[in-house]
Amino acid sequence: MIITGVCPHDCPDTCSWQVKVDPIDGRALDIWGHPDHPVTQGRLCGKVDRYLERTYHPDRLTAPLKRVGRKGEGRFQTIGWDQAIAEITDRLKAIIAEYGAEAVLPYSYAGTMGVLQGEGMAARFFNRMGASQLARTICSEAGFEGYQYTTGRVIGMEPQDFAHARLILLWGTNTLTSNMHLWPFVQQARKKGARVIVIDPARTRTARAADEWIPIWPGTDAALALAMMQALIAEDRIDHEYIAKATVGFEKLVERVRQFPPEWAESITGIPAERIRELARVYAETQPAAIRVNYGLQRHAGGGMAMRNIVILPALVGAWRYRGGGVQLSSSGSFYLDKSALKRPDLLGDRHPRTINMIRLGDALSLDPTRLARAHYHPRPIDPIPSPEEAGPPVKALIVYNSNPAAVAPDQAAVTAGLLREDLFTVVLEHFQTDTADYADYVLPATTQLEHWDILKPYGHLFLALNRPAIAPIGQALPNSEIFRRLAAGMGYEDPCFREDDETILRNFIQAQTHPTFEGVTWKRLLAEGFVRLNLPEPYLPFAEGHFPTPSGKCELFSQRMADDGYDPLPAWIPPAAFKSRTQNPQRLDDSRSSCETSAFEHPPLMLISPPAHSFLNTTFANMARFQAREIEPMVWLHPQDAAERGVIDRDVVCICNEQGRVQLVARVTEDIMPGVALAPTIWWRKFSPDERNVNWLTDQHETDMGGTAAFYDVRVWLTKG
Ligand SMILES: Nc1nc2c(c(=O)[nH]1)N[C@H]1C(S)=C(S)[C@@H](COP(=O)(O)OP(=O)(O)OC[C@H]3O[C@@H](n4cnc5c(=O)[nH]c(N)nc54)[C@H](O)[C@@H]3O)O[C@H]1N2
Ligand SMILES: Nc1nc2c(c(=O)[nH]1)N[C@H]1C(S)=C(S)[C@@H](COP(=O)(O)OP(=O)(O)OC[C@H]3O[C@@H](n4cnc5c(=O)[nH]c(N)nc54)[C@H](O)[C@@H]3O)O[C@H]1N2
Ligand code: SF4
Ligand SMILES: [Mo]
Repeated sequence: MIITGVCPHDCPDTCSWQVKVDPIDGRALDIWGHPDHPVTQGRLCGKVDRYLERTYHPDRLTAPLKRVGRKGEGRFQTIGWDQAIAEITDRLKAIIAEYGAEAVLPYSYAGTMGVLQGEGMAARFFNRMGASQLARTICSEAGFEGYQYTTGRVIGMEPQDFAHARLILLWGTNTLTSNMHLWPFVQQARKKGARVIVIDPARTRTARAADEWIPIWPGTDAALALAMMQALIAEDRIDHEYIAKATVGFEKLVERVRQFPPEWAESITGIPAERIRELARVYAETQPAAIRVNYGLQRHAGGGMAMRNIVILPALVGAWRYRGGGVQLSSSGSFYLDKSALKRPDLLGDRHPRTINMIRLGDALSLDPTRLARAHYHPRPIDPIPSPEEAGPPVKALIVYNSNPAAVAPDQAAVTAGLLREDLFTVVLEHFQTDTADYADYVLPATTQLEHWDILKPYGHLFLALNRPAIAPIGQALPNSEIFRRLAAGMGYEDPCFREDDETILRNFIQAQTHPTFEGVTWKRLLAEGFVRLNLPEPYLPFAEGHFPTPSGKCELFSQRMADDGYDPLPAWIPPAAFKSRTQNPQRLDDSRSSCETSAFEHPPLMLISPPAHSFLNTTFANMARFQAREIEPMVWLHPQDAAERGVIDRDVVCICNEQGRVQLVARVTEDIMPGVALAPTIWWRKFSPDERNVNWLTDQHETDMGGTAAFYDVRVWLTKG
């Protein structure tokens, strides 16, 4: 028996898969990439190839658990579902009676990207309750905003069209690790003579496989793009006709970029001015030119602006005109999804609960109203931070699903202090006993993608996909949808939407889509075919003739909306936060976080970036011995020069520290990283790390310029032999 499904993970490829199931005992025997899917092309990545191993893993949670030890100790006893639901909902009712529903905070991200097991039933539940809302900003909002201000929506090239490019810039992305199904199209283009250039502080496996690697200082891509604009305009290598037809604000842009020649950018980016000029020249002359830009470069203070500046480049050279030209960040904007019937915001009635920014979980869990107020979502400069009096009730209950905040959220010390609060009631829905589950009062076992229904909206291509369950749930695990259904019943919520079954929810969701791009995308076809492309022309050249979905209908080089929202309306340079203080030693370090040895300050600080390890998917898979072995150990890449200065040799234990605290890692001395930069592949589980901390002990809660995203790669650290 072969069942078609789709990978649930937070990855642009959203691969469709097939699972072979034993018809007698119902056990899944094998899994592989769907051979007919134009992007999956029959292949899964090395992680999900082992999805059966993860699903049947002996450490899977198979029954509800109730805490018996101290908070965070990780000691639990097994209880039945009915008891768990009754006790949890009793506690929630008491909290709501005393503090109001805003004292309950949901915390979720992209453990599954499914519309149903993600926010489907959960959103209904929290809307009905009137709980605090969560701004899901941890990954991509900055880049999204910068892109949207410029082009209207996050719409770009279809990955298959990279095969038609003659030049490919892989900009702030590690394709072979985080988006491997783009690579075959890159290779097709190369066979026809295309040149591939990687712009990254690290010589990643993608950079090694490319034609050229341009090392760049973290957080300085905005400056590189500005200098490229200046060079393109100064050397008149621009597409005047496209600019006249499809953009607004060109004259103002010309004026603006005059101050940003390549010579200016050289000292900021670390890229020689002549190299920047040559890059601009090649970019203009080699059409179609494709840019794959990804989220790595927007995890910095000026990440939104950096994305905006880059997205202007194809409009200047007219790359959007051609098949194989333009930019791809995400395909999300191509999906005009109506989720109101799914998430039921109407259940809020006239209540307007506060919205908490997920990256400030540390502040949100604080009992200090000043910090709680800071955790309110304020994505734009014009959004005020409330006063402490307006902060609202303390968070008294935290319900975590599809996320592992104890390991993935910035400012780990603050998050940990919050999770350790005796008066905080924490419920975690999980597959495994994660770092976060260790702090729970109740842990509820959830099903994996092999065990439940869902629909996946990809962010790297245009094929909507259906997931059918292939096997029965392991142990007593339940889908998130069913857990929230039971919690709703326990709370006494009577709306009929809390009784809909999963298939009905999904069918109704598809039927509720009215946008023309969903014409022909039917429930029936999804059931029969497994994945269906949006009703968009092939080839899909969204901006060949302009028609940008902005207020002006043009690509907005000048953006009035940005001005209105409190931003510079023109492309600008916002330095990384870590730059400003690069030469300063911290005035005061908090001893309670057992911070740096003073000897650390004898050498200049390093910029710390912590992109995904190849064999993990965020923290998912990072508890499996097979993948831990492939990543060897929690490590940090150091340039030989930086290592020698600090007397560090390969495999030495090192201590990395800053105002946030300190973390122990093992040095990997390599020329694959720029001097001055340290790279720690992650996200390791804390309990598998030497001092039970991972690099997020060193990241902080500061927001990026746009969208309130975490500036995970904008970190300054000192490093000593440990
Ligand atoms: N195997 C694997 N795949 C994944 C993930 C995973 O954990 N593992 N995570 C998934 C998720 S959630 C996401 S959001 C995506 C992330 O995937 P990407 O968007 O590709 O982002 P990152 O891996 O964060 O960073 C990509 C590259 O950017 C570089 N970089 C860091 N800072 C800068 C900078 O300032 N400028 C430039 N030019 N480059 C910089 C890093 O060195 C890294 O090589 O991948 C998804 N896919
Ligand atoms: N230092 C540093 N920190 C980072 C990043 C970085 O590059 N560096 N990357 C950031 C980015 S881009 C992201 S997107 C975030 C990722 O943050 P998260 O989305 O929290 O990512 P995961 O670690 O994959 O955690 C997902 C959890 O959901 C669980 N899960 C999966 N499916 C289900 C399900 O159906 N039901 C339930 N109940 N649980 C399920 C998994 O077992 C897993 O423990 O991390 C961010 N943190
Ligand atoms: S993680 Fe990404 S590459 Fe791997 S199977 Fe899932 S969608 Fe495909
Ligand atoms: Mo992400």
